[in-house]
Amino acid sequence: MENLIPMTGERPANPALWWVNGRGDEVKWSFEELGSLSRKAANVLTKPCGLKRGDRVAVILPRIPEWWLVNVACMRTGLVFMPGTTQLRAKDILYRLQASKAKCIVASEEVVPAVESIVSECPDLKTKLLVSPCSQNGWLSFQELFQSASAEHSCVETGSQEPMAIYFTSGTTGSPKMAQHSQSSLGIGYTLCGRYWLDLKSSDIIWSMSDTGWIKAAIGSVFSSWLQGACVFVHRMAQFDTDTFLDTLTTYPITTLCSAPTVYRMLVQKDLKRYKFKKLRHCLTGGEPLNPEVLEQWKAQTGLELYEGYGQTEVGIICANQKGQEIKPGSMGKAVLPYNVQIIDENGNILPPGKEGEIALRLKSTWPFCFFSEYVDNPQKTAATVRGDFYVTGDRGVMDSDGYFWFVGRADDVIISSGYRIGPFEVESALIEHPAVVESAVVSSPDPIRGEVVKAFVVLSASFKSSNPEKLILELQDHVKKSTAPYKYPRKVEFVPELPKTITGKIKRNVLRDHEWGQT
Ligand code: BCO
Repeated sequence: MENLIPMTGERPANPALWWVNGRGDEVKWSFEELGSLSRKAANVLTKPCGLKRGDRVAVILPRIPEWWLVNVACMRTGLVFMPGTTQLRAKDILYRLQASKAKCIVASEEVVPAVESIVSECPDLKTKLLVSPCSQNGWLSFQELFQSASAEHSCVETGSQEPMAIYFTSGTTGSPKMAQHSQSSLGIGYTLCGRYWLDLKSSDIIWSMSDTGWIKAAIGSVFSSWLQGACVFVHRMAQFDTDTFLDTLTTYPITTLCSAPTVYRMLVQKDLKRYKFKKLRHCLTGGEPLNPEVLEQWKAQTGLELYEGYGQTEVGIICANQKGQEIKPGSMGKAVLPYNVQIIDENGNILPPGKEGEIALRLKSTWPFCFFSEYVDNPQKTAATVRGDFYVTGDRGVMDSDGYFWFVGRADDVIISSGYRIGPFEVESALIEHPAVVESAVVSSPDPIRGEVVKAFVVLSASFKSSNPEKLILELQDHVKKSTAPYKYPRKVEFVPELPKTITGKIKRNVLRDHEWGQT
């Protein structure tokens, strides 16, 4: 474990957390303060909230310092942390609380109305904890309880296979699955990522842009960074915008930046030569494919390379361009430790370099320690990820003769837009609730900024056929944004008389998708 965690006995000079909101508020916690404050948070969860080791806790908070406290407090107490984006709507939250049988929800005030509208249908939920200066009937106040909580707390001694976190992740069919990670997968697995891909040292300050709901926040803003003793920088922007983003890089001594390719695609539209970044030295990206042109433009304008990583909620980062390795623009780099990544065919045979197939990870006799443990309550889905000696990612790709991997696309109907993994079924389910929609098919469609976007092909009911199409599109988009997390809304909508179907009546999404991508 040499160099993985600073073992010198010296505390890093950097704070553990440096949080700003662009409105003059700032929080800086040393590692020591993080320790004592998270012990207080642990006491809040176990004492007044009455939570016990193994209980599941849904945490729907924006990028506020308390998210990090609750995260560490769950580790201290053996509670299972289940983050969700604040874009979740009532129906999304209901599904998550019911499927997980969560005992507690920790939320900010903007989430309260959605929770209140569904809470009567969640018999397992015992505690609602509000993180806000305001109080709310029926909710415990985190701030009040935190004030009076003791800073003395003994960590529970969890086993390596005990659950640590659950991430909801979308698939082609049904609602999102619960990918469960163990203490070892998150707690140990990401040390390697922090050291090799993120290239972090205790003198670094990393700004990893991901929303608190995704595993990328755990990678870049918790485990990989803190296990290296690096400082986690957070900017709580009211709304993402490129000017604020670039000003932040010129104002703060951020050394390491990790953001979705969509963000870099937006940034290279600007005249980047006008900006002098204070300390930036290492830039990373992942969550969706990066176009080689963006990598070239970023480098030409900033003088900095862009190191792409590839991974999934289930398995973390498995391929990456790492410092010291030649970058082949358009490739997502080579397999990273401890993974053996291969391209396989439908029978689980390894394909030779240059042949397209599914990106897969070789399994040894035991499930790798840095993998998710299972899809909770879904042994069939967990078993379906295994083909012969391999875990299959569901992504298609090619490996070249130098061992570099090249992403081709999804093997299923999942849409990867702006770094979000979006299940078509979730969007179709939202659309069908609208009286104008008889049926719909949702597929990916190319987009110069977001890589791909959600496109809905909609068959209208008779009474809406003469509606103004522009107005109706806006209405349907607005409807989806209200029904489910808005990042999934169809940015493109086309009305069609009918959908292509198989003889048995199954919608052929592939026909529509191929048409969008110009393959027919
Ligand atoms: O673009 P629009 O304005 O038309 O729509 C946006 C929002 O305005 C809208 N919205 C949000 N809240 C709303 C709302 N509309 C109505 N009411 C509300 N309350 O919904 C759309 C949301 O889209 P967005 O999130 O893409 O927004 P935006 O501002 O364009 O952000 C751009 C990005 C690039 C910052 C954002 O897309 C992003 O953060 N993407 C990265 C996602 C990510 O972190 N993925 C990693 C997943 S983990 C992983 O991949 C595993 C790897 C190991």
